[in-house]
Order: sequence, then structure tokens, then C-alpha cells
Amino acid sequence: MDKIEFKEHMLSHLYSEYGKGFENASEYEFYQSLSRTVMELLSPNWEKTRNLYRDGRQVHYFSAEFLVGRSLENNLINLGILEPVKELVEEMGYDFNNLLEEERDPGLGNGGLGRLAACFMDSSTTMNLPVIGHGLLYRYGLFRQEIENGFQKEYPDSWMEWGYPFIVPRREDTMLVHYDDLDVYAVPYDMPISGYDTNNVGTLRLWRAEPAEEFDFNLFNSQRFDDAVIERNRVQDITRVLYPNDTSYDGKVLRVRQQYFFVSASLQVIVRDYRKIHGSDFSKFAEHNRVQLNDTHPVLAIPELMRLLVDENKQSWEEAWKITCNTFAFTNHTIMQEALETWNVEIFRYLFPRILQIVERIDKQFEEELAGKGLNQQEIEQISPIHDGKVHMAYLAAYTCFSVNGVAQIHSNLIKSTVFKPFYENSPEKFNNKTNGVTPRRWLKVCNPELSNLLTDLLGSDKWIRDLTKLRDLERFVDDTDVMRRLLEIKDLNKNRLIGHIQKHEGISLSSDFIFDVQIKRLHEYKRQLLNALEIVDRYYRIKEKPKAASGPPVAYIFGAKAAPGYFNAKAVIKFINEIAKLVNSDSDVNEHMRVVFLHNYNVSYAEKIFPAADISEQISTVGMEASGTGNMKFMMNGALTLGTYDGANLEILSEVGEDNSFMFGPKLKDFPDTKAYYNAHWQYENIAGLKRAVDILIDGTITDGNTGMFKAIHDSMLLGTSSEVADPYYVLGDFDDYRKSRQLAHDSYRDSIKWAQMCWINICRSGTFSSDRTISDYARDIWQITDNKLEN
Ligand code: NBG
Repeated sequence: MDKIEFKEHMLSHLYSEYGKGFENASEYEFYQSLSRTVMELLSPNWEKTRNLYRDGRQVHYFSAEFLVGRSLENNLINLGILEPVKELVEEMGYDFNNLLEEERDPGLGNGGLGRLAACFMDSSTTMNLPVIGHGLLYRYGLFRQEIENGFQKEYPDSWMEWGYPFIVPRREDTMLVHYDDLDVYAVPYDMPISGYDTNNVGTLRLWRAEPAEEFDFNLFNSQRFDDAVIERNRVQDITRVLYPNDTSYDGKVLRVRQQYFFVSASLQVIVRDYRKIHGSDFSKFAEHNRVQLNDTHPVLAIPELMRLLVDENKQSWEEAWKITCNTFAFTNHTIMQEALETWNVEIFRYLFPRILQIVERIDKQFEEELAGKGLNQQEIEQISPIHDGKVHMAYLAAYTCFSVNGVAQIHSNLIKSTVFKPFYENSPEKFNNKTNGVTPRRWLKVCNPELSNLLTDLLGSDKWIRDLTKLRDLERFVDDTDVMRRLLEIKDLNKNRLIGHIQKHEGISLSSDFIFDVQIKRLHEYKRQLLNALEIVDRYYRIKEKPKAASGPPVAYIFGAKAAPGYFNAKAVIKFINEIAKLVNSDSDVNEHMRVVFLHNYNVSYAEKIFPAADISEQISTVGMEASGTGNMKFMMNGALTLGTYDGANLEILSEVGEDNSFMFGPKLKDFPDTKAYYNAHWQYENIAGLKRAVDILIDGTITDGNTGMFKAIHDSMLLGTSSEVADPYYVLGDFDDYRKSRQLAHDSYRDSIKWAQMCWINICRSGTFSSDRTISDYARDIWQITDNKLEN
């Protein structure tokens, strides 16, 4: 399509959608018509790809979250038309970047787990692999965060209220999902996933709940307005919000309903499509379909497939069990107990007694099997899918699935020795590691165009975009000071871009002379934003006390994080950081040397502006608690240095770049003290210079939490144990001194800019293994056993 045709297509979309032409179109309407034209361009190959994949083995990636981020720019790049479209848009008097900002981020995920699923979709399509994503179309994504008076406030994120151009309904695949108290229509909305340098277009299928009963016209007519809509609301609630608050019983029921909703609808389609080819012979089902369960949220798929096979397709229990075990593979993403979902048996009984019956039978079978292997009743009971009145989703998955993997080497080892120990001992062959990765398209090429161009120029080709290990060849430029200067210039440019954005959205001014020391991730105690904050307070006091302490370069401490709405201590840390920001930024004794920024509403598109501008990547989780991390990889690719603990994928980054090109601190896992027996937080508090002063800022009146008790709560969590928890369970005080030293070293090292650039360069050149293309080829080879299937021109 040339420019003129492209413009004609845009115009016809404008007319048909809004009844107006270019002269009267708003920026938003212009963006919509542009996006619809892009959809038009993608659609023929999308359809062909679906046909191409139909008969071979397909992988179904089941996930409650897909944090895809914006689509327009990514699609333009993948279609190879970014430059001409940009020109066209500018010729027509629009600012291209403003247009991109019109697209709302589909907030269909919380954090790393959801973003990983999105990177996997990108890599699968780019590598021409038949992988389909299945999830939920939440009307309201993760909340929009505002910071009011330093507190996090949540607002609904109505990202699709005005229509989202990159999804289309496929009413022909509407399925009926049955609960004991309700029948619901599941309507799929498909999103095309374009890949880089390929014609293949993958599919992300998102289900939305719609009432199966017609709107009750008679009730409405007889003035019973509420009764007429109550039932409809109850149905639409199922896909109204991402992760509704599940602290109440009703919230939990809704959550389970959501989970069953999408796995049931997807499996019904998969079974139907299989029957179209193989009729009622199910012996090839698992050969045809592999389902990857992304954490415990979709694990209800296990009993649901059993139900479909046994009740609706006349398979014997034994046959069905064999098929089910060979179909499902499971990924665990955390060993934190709170995230290993368990559901009260009564919820299952209420929603779907038949599913409960199936899980009970699986449970019985499990117990008999293990008893046959000589385990005693008590041992078996503790790890069986149903015990203590609850269904344990992780155990159900570990027992059934043919593959169980963790997401970084240390984490995959840990699950074998902790949460899944007995399962590992029973079937070691199931367990494997698949270290996470991120897509170099979005996280390098798209977000950092100048660095991408430099890499392409030096390499003499852009092959690195599909094979990131190619960057290794560029290491030879590390001693070329011109290249290092260019790298520094690019960082400076990216910093200035971010500075403009921060000025506009946060009202804080920065300069690119500052070191950008960044921690962006969900707010969680184990991720230890609190450790970062306390070290900032300590530096603040040191400078106040002795201005000479500020001899190094100035530092901008940048945070972005959302806290779960019901997570009190996490919200307290947000308030704490904002209070520190107020204190520091308004104090002229220090604000030339340090500034603190808490970015509100951190999301994928904000992240795309931050990674390229960062100098230091804060990866400071308590050892053993961060399964992998993926932000750490994005920082590395964009030339930021890791300041981190020996945890998650930090360890694998370290083994690529070495201690000379990163700043590691704290104990290794094997040396980590048993905090329950040998750790005295109080000793640290009293004896580590400056620590008491920093910690006590929480309670000495210097800053205030507005009488919420928040600051006292985090103060106490570090110093007072409870009957169930030791003091400072996340070892914040324990790691403080070591962290401070490493951070100081990192900041001091920044002064030698060429040396600094060389370290960044090594990080970039050795980031190849952290491409999600590598991760996906590992899954494809070891778990899914699929090969590529490329659409020809
Ligand atoms: C998160 C881990 C991260 C990991 C991502 C993706 C959950 C439950 N887990 O360390 O905390 O990088 O999953 O695997 O969101």
C-alpha cells in the first residue's frame, strides 16, 4: 500500500467510524483510523497464519495476565512501514509521538508474570512458532495510580471504554460456560500479534463474559429496573476487573469464577477443533495440543479437560487421565506462600460440584499412588491436592503436569528443595529450568532507537534483532573511545527525553548530570524498596551533617511501583518514599546533590521511556525470594549496571558480565543466615553507623504519615517480631551496610565516564542470552516439541 492508498483507507475509516473527514478529526480519531488501517494490513496474513497452524501441533499458553503494552508502534515496525507512516502523519500536521500517546496501555496484567507472557507471544510469532495465547479481556485493567498527598490512590483504568482498535470479536467461537448457579456466554476477542521480519501473525485470544439470558424486557417494562439488570451485571462482573480484591469470600468466589471461565471456554474450542479433524478418536489429542499453564491461575484447566473428555466425549477415566497428563505443562513463578493459590473446597462445591468431584478423584488416586510407593499417610496428606479443606492448585499441577519449570536457575533449584520437594523426589524427570527473557524488539529496538542504530551500524546488519547473541561480536569496540562517547551521548539523549516527561507528568526537574539510579517494579516487601529508601535517608543526613559527603556526582533516585490495594505495608512504603522526596527535594542544602522521584502510574509505556535512560538498575530483593526478575534484563540491554543481590536472574547476569561489570552485595543463598535462629535485627539497628537515625525518621516526627499508623507499622516490622514472624523478615537491616558500600562504589565509579561506558557496553554485548527468543526456543525444544512453520509470501 503506498502513501496515497494508505491515506484513502484512513479516510474511509474516519468516515465510517466518526462520520467526518481529516479536517475535523481530533487527534484521537486520527489515531483510531490509523490503527484500523494497520489492522486491515495485518489481517490477510493473520488469517493465513491461523489456517497454516490449524493442522499441526499447537501450543496454548494459558495465562490470567498478558501485559502487552501499546500495539500501534510495534505493529508499524513489524509491518516495515514506520518511517513512511511517520512522514505521512507529519505531512498532515500531526505530531507522531503525540499520536502514539493516544493509545491507552491495555492494563491486562500486574507485573513480571504478565509482561513475560507478552514477551513470549512476541518471540513465538517472530520465530514462526504455533503458539496461541489465551486469557481474559478485563474491562478495567490494573488500577490507575494517583499519588495524593503522598498516598497511593487507585482509580479504575477504563482502557477500552472508547474502543480498542487492536482486538476483534469472533462471535462464531462463542462458548457457553456453565456454573451451578449461572450460565454465561464467553465471547472471544482476538488480538493479532505481529512478529519482526516475518509474515506470520500470531493470536492472543481474550475472553469476555456476556449474559446467556436475554435482557428481561418484561421486568423492565413493569418498572422493576434493578431486577432486570442485576443478573446481567453479575455475569459481566466476571470479566470486569483484573484480580478483584479477594480478601472477602465473595471476592474469592469471583476470582475462581474468572479462572474457570477462560480455561473452560478455551478448552471447549480446542476440543471442538480437534474433533473436526480427528472425530471421536482422542488418542492424538496430546500430540496435537500442548497447554502451558502460567502459574496456578489457569490450573482449573486440569479438571475441566477431564470433565470434557469423560463426560462429554465418552473417554474412560484412565484414557482421559493419560491425555490430560500429556497435555499440560506448568510454570511456577514464585515460592512465596501467599501466591500459591488455595481455594476453599466449599467454593468449588458451590460453583461446580462436578469439578470438585473430579479433583477429589484425582486426589484419591494421588494418595493411593504414593501409598503404593511406601509414603506414610501423614506425609501424603500434606502434599495432596485436597487437604485442610482446601484445594491446593500448585500441588494439583505438580502431580498432573508432565513438565514443571522454574524461571531462573536458582529458582528452579529452589522449587525442587522447597515447595515441590516431594514431587521432585517422586518424579525428578518432570523438573526443568527455563530462565526468563525479554523481547529485544520492544525493549531495545523500539524503546531505544538511537542505541539500536548504533548497534546496527557497527555490526553492519540488523541481524541482532532476531539473534541477540550477535551482539557479542561488538565487544571488540570496548576500547574504542569514539564508540564509548557515542554510547554516552545516546544515554544523555534518553535521559533528556525522560526528564521532559518527568517534568510534564511529575512536576520535578532533573538534569542529565545526575546519575539515574532506578528501581521500577511492583511494590513488595521482599523487593525491598524500603532498603533503597533507608539508604537515601542515610545519605541525606550524611550530606546535611558534612556537605563534603556529597563529593560524588548528583543522584536522581527514581522509583516506579504499584502496591496491591489491600497491602498495607507496601502502601506505607509508597507514602514513605513520597515523604522523603518532599523532604529532600525542597531542601536547598542537598537538592543539588540528590533528588527523589516517585513516578505515578508506572506502566509498560512509562517503562519504555525509563529503561533507556537509566544508569543503575536496582535489583535488591532478599536472597532466594525473587524468582527471576525481567526488569534486570531490560536494564542490562539498555546499558545500565546492576546493583543487586545474589538472587534470581541477577546471578545469571553476573555470570555473563562478572563482578567487574556489576555491583553485587549481601550474602549468597548458601551463606544467608537462618533469620529465625541467628539474626538479631536490633543489633544492626544499634550498631551499624547511621542506621538508627535513618530508621527512626519513621517515628521521630521529621516526616508524617498523616496519622495512619503506616510508618509505625513498617518501623515495627523491622524491629519487633510477632508470634508468627521474626523481626525484619526481609533482612533489610541485615543487608543495609553492604548495600550502602556497593551503592557508594557504583556512584563513585560513574565519575570515570569512559570506564563506566565500557562496563555498560559489556552488559549490552552480553545480554544475548536474555532474549525471550532464547527462552522460547528452550520451551519449544524441551517441553512443547514444536518446530517453526513459516508463512511464505
Ligand atoms: C514473578 C516473579 C518474578 C519473575 C516473573 C516472571 C509472579 C507470581 N512472579 O521474579 O516475582 O520474573 O514472575 O517469571 O508474578
